[in-house]
Amino acid sequence: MKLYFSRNPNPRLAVAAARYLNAPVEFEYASPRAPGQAERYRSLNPNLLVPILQGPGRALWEADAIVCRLSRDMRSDFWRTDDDEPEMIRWISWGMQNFVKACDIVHFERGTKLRYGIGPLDPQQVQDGLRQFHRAAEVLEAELSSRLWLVGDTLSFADFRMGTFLPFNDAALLPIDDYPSIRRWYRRLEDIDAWRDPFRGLEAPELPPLPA
Ligand SMILES: N[C@@H](CCC(=O)N[C@@H](CS)C(=O)NCC(=O)O)C(=O)O
Repeated sequence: MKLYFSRNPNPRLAVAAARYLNAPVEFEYASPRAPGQAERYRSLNPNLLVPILQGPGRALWEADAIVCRLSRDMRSDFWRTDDDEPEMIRWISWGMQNFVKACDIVHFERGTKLRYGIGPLDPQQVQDGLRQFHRAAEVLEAELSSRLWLVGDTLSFADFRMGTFLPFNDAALLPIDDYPSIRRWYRRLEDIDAWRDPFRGLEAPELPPLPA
């Protein structure tokens, strides 16, 4: 199986999960939206985005689906399949609509737009993203104040998914330090080699730098 990736947040998440699971995938850098590349990738993912998992059968896109596949293949409970599964889905779903979404809005303005020259930062969007961030962070902070991980007593994909944008906080500058339990939880994630350094040994161009 081959996992097409770039160094951006969702493919980073998929690579980190594949490495955490020790999944036997080959990693290949891809940039489906780069000039001349679309035709090669359209049949694999009509959205022309990464990550994409190419294996036997139909190619799979969407990081969550890819991690579900790999976790099942590896017979891991990283993607819960027991009575904790609804709890895990709750945090993935809530995260995507709240905490992760807020991080994405701010990171898009302060990171992606400036890196790729998509346009100037929109202060209104940053303000709105930060407002959503604080609202979501309060919920997450309360949850993590009494537990180490989001589901049960051990790491699950919900923790990785919730953290999708936090490795990019040098660009997004989200005020994580205002939330001590979130900060402690994120430090625990950073203690995991696969999360901290997913691209070790892989060939992939660095992201374009942020303008000084
Ligand atoms: N919902 C999709 C989002 C995929 C996505 O937005 N990928 C972005 C990176 S975060 C992408 O492919 N950007 C072009 C690139 O990295 O070359 C998922 O979770 O996999």
